[in-house]
Amino acid sequence: MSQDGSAPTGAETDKKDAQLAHHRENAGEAYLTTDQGIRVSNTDNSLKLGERGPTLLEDFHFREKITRFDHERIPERVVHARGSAAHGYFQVYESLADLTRAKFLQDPSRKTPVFLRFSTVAGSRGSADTVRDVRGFAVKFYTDEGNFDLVGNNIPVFFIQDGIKFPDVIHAAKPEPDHEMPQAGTAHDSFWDFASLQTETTHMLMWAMSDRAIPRSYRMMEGFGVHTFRLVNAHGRSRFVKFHWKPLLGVHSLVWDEAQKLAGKDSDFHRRDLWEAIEKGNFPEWELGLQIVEEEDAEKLNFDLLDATKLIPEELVPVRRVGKLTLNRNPDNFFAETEQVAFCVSNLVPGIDVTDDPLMQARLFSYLDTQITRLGGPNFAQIPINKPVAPVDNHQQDGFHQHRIPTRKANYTPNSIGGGCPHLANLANGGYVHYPERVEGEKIRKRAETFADHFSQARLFWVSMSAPEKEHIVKAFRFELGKVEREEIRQRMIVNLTEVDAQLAKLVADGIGVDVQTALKTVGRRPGKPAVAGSSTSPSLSMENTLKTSVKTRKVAALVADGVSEGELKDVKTALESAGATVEVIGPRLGKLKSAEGGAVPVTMALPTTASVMFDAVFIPGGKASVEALLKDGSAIHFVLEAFKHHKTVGATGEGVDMLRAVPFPAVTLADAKGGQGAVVDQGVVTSQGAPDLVAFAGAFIQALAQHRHWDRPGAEAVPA
Ligand code: HDD
Repeated sequence: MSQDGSAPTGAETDKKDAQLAHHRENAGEAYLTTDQGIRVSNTDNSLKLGERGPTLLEDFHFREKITRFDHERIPERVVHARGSAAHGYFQVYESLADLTRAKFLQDPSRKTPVFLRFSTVAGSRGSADTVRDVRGFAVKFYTDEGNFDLVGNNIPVFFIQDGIKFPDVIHAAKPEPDHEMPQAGTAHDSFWDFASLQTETTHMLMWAMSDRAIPRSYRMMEGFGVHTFRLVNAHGRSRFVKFHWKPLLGVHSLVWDEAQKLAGKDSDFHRRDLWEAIEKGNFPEWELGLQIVEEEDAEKLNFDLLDATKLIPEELVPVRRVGKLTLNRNPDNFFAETEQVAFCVSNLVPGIDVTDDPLMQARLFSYLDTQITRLGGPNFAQIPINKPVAPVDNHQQDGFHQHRIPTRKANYTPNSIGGGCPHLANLANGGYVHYPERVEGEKIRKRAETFADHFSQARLFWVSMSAPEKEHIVKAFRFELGKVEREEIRQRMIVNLTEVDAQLAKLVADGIGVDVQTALKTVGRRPGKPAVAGSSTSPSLSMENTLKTSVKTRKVAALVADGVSEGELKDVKTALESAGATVEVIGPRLGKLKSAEGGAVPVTMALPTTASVMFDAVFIPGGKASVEALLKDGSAIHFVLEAFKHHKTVGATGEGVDMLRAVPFPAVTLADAKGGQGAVVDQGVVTSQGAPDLVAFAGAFIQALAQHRHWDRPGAEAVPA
């Protein structure tokens, strides 16, 4: 039994699955019927008066089929419309009873079922995955005490401090109201107009312009609960907490040029990546992290914990890793599960409580409210994916789509007719009792003085970045603001950036036709005082310091043609696959190629159907004829150059190295044709020529691939791909 004695340990992970099983349908061999169960004899022709005559109103099958089709769509989410989700489970490492009375955080043998939906924010349901945007990271825990929803993002802070501004920031970010452009991106006037006027956005803008906003994969993103929550233990002791999700594969990003190209080449890039990883058994994992702040220590921080535009630097309050979430099952049906799942910030379990963060307070209202329109009424919690595994019993009744048939005679509290049922639960019986926080004050529409600093942490973020990360941020600002037509908006943004860092402001200004001094004069503001946060840094903010130890699930393209060296291809492929990477053999067409050794090499992807942007690295095995054929194919040359441009690992063995030598490949040291040097590695380009040393090559290639990207590659910019 688990600690609360309620359920057998370890069995919880199946509870949600077992519940969903009741709703799954696949009758196999069966007759086609109407919704009323009447067998249909013909579904290809409507019932007509004569072969060429009009369709008859009495054709109930025709009318039902068309009516159902007409009503297949529901409103998409007003934000986070584009998303992908998966099932899994969460397990705590050790009891957190000292911190919280939430049962699912107390029993290490308990596997709590979860459903996790990732999303972009601005785009509509059909928009591209790889746009520059914040990513949603929403987890529904089906605990024995009811559903707990942790509805977070992959960025630890938010654009605004008070939820009353949410419609404004979203209206500004979404496509403009007259022409509905641009789709899914913020590179337009209305967003930057708002952002430049609402300076509390500055910190989050720095994150949104960083590589965090173009993740390599959902599986390689951090997640954050953003707000300060409370954990309350059995003695009623409350502590402040920030929730983190740490991906075990590290935090990695795309390159902006790559992200833009992917939006066309594979607009489902992240969705496909998640789906395929789970189908292959490469289950994504995150550790749950907690930053705990004792109530009495909150005052000591130099910012307000209730301000969602601020984070707690990990160097100040370390993240304690307390458990692991694993995604191990794809949904059976996208609409039934991923589309109909309804997250609500107000779904809390005993032991987890909220704070007076005014952003959070608004969210506590908004989510439940939005589902009523989106899911067509108040009974959306009865939809299978939303249904708790904990028993539900109350006097809420009626409304559209009521599935339950209550048989109680008394539908009110208190009652004697129904034996007083259902009963109220006190603390000891697992009742949710709100933390009795003491508050007093006047009713007032005012932002707290402690929320007034809008720039210190934006600066902290900037100074904590590595040189390549800074360069990417500057380029992203130049791209986004470069698309802003109104000069005064660009000027205002530059003035705001002077408050973050003078060099940042200057670098961005130079790229968008703004002069910093003129901007300051026009806007009528003094130059910022960018020293606000001093020069202290927070290394944990930089993706440079993420895990770079594994090539698990990394995708490598092996470019081949007839005459490829089968031995080189096979040995390197085997080595990469044993390290956990995936290798696709990309040839000019599907089918089998003839190898240099006379064997048959199966092609897994045809070159015209793919592109380097879908891979983490490229490998060119030897084989004279193969390399000669590749050199005659512009798309093969482009493939290699583009991978280089995007700072990816490029490798070649034997005559494969000749390909790198023959194309306008930037100045990189390559192995020479005499061979015998093992493997040569320069700027993430790995080569071994002559009679290649395949063991040394594979080892060096794997090591280079684990680095994710080779930012220190001076020639990359010059590549025209
Ligand atoms: Fe929100 C959806 C995350 C502020 C109102 N939000 C939504 C989703 C995520 C977030 C991940 C998608 C859930 C899913 O996959 O179905 N939102 C956040 C975060 C915020 C935030 C991390 C700040 C810390 N949101 C926020 C505010 C409001 C909303 C301030 C309103 C006052 N959010 C909504 C919503 C959505 C939503 C309108 C749209 C669809 C839905 O709720 O279910 O209620």
